[in-house]
Amino acid sequence: MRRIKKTIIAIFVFVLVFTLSSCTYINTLIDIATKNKMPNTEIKVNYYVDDNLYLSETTEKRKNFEYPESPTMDGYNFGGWTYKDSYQTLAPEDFLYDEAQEIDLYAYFSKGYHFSDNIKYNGPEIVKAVMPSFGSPNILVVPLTLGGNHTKSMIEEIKTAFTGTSEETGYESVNSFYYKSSRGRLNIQFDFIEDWFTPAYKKSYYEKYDSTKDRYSDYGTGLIYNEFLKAYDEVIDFSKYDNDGDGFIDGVWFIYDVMPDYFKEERTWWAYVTSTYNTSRKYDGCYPRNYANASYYFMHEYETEKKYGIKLEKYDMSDIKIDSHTYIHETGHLLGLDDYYDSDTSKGGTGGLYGAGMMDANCGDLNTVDKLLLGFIDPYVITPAEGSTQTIEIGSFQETGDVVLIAKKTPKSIYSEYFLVELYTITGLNEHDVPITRPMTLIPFNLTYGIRILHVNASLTKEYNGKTYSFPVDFTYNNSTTKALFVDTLINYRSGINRDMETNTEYLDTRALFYEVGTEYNLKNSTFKMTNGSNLFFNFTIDSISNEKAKLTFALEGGILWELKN
Ligand SMILES: [Ca+2]
Ligand SMILES: [Ca+2]
Ligand SMILES: [Ca+2]
Repeated sequence: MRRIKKTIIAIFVFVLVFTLSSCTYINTLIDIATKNKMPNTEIKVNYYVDDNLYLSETTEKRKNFEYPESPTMDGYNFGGWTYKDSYQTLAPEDFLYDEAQEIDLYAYFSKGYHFSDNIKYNGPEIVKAVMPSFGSPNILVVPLTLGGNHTKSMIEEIKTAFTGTSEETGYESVNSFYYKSSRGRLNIQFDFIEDWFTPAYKKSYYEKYDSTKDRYSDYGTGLIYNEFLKAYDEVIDFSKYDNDGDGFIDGVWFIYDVMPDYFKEERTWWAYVTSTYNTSRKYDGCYPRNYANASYYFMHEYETEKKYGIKLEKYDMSDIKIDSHTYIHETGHLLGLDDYYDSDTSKGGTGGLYGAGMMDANCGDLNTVDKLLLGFIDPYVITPAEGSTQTIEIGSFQETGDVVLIAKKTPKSIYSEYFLVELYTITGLNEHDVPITRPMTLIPFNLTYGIRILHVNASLTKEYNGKTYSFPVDFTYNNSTTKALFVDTLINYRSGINRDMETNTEYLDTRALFYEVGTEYNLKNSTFKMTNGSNLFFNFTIDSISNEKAKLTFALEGGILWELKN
């Protein structure tokens, strides 16, 4: 069954001016979502450098915490404080809310130099309206009634979907997913409107509006967003949600109380991120821009599947209590990521991620390219090496964030063409969804790891031409309508029929993974090509491989290989 598409992209800038009659919904206050219920006590923090005590400090929990001056080590860069044997840099929230009265932290040092020092992280101007991918940005969540059943307990479920623990959701919440996926770099703070917001008109008004509007207008949901802003302007300081201070509210989420339009061709009530271009009014000094909306019922798709006897998602839902996948995917758009599924099979090239990614079929973790774009992996360049033969060892991408980047020439920025090589494992955020499946018909069917290679072309269009559909960064290529793709997967032609998955209708299976030890994978003579049509410029051999690490030897004909370590 064809996957149901979940995103509508708005691409034309337009000024929509409209007025609404007086709104009288101002009667509720926002509850600031607090996860800390602990009494305000002190915690002793012991800092270790190279297993020697560096400093001990007692600090009041949750109070203006600051790390001590960073230690130094010759030939290494200080990468942050971590728990022992962990690479994950810790935010104070990781331990200041713990029950522990004392904690040991260890200095993490990395050899090499910072990725962004060498490959400039030049975010283009047009990404400015998205939410920041670092720190603790505030995002507002609005329960929206369209006349369906709407209760207080449903609002509690919405809170769990956005901020709950893995135990409460049976999977992840939006917060816990991004916290894990970013390796502690992004800790989204969701505030919730405590009552269901009632828009000015009936649901059918906005549907009719969508069916008759021209393509330059806001969506009906954009009208609702603007109604909400007017109604709540007196009680909410919306500048709190312009986390980066660029004059745009970074994102507001609407969760509505009716079923999404699963069975309609025209879908007003679906899950998507789009923009309002209403510049008639600022709210607390900020213009509204991107907003997300989705049905409450996306968190209960398992029931919908059973009720209608359909299959809605690839992953197993039977163990999920509150399913946040859809909200996680759409929040990826608020962060600026594009979709990777093919939303227009009549146009463009074939290939892609074949469902194997959160921004594709809502499945598994974000991909290597997503994490590069968002800075979720913050890699150091270890061995930039040109041409010839290079042997390197990488850890599992889920556990370490290690990636090998191979480019034809030294990339000036991440907005260029390159290959990302990872040791893919069904662990971490891939564990629940198993984005790369293991069909019994394939040998070895029990494969739990392999090398995945993505071919990325993240070039940017020089000037916005309205012809690309990537959102909201204007990449030259996308996975729907351009002949060359934004991101494609190199299929292991030795374990299957060469490029036999190039139809986009199949989900990715272990044919996408390279796992045979000792055989040279001849990519140079494969059917995979560079964007300009030329042959690939490297082959590789797996010297050893396990769930934890892999040793790879690359034979490069020109080109440059960067070993990126966190
Ligand atoms: Ca206000
Ligand atoms: Ca902003
Ligand atoms: Ca297409």
